[in-house]
Amino acid sequence: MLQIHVADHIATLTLDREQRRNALCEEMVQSFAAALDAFRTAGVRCVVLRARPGCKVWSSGHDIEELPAAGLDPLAWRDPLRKLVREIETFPAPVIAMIEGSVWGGACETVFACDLIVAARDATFAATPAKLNVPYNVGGLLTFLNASNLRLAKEMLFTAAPVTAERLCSLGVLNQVVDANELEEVTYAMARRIAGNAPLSISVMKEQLRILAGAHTMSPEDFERIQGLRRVVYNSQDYAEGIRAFKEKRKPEFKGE
Ligand code: YXS
Repeated sequence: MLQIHVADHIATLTLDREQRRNALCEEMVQSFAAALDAFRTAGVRCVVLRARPGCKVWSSGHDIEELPAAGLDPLAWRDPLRKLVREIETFPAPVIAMIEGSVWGGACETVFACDLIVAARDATFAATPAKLNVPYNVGGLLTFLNASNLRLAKEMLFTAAPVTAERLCSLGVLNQVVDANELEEVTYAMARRIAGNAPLSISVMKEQLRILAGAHTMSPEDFERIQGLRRVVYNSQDYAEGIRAFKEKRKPEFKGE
């Protein structure tokens, strides 16, 4: 499910689960975490996260087959998607997302959690909790908020519509948008430049920025309120309908209950 390549302190992780459109499942995330552990030991100084060249779908997001039935939090701490985002955020070197094709749901958050994003001009990004009636978790919403701004985060989350790489780059969400045939050259030039700089300084600045970006106060009462609201969603008929409709390859009929 993952191809791994390391050369000159630069590691490349290639999503390789085409038959499920690179859906992010437990097994893939376990391989991802094991690879990052090995990179940490090997002193890798930059990671490039990509899909196979020429892919139409970079990743279709969380593996919907692995979303829990109603009554359980679908994005709890131990969920593979939450683990994947934490692995990227805490890895002691920059992770560059190299994007072509379409990015969906939890994969969109995963990409936004990366340190840098270089995308092909025709790539698209869609945040999809509202398509499935999934109650996104607080940390995940903060990823969207930190990567963009409140207005754009609301547009992406409320419409669930794909947004073009060009538009996201013009809004500062992506670092670079290039022609597809320049994607590797531009991404690896950035990776080589990073790998040629001081790894200690970069890893400490990455951790400082992670701490600063997550430094939000929230009262225990507010946190409990949010968790209670999320429980209403994942206990709802609509939550079960969202997953059932995907499996039955039809449009869901949400009733707001
Ligand atoms: O019919 P088979 O058995 O061949 O399987 C199909 C799809 O069911 C499967 N597949 C997935 N399986 C599990 N989880 C997924 N996310 C997923 N996406 C696709 O892969 C096989 C080929 O898919 P197909 O025929 O639809 O491919 P396509 O090329 O026509 O269309 C590609 C997509 C990505 C446009 C389409 O597969 C799609 O719309 N996928 C779902 C995108 C999505 O809504 N992702 C959000 C997942 S939930 C999530 O990430 C968070 C929890 S949240 O929603 O909160 O953000």
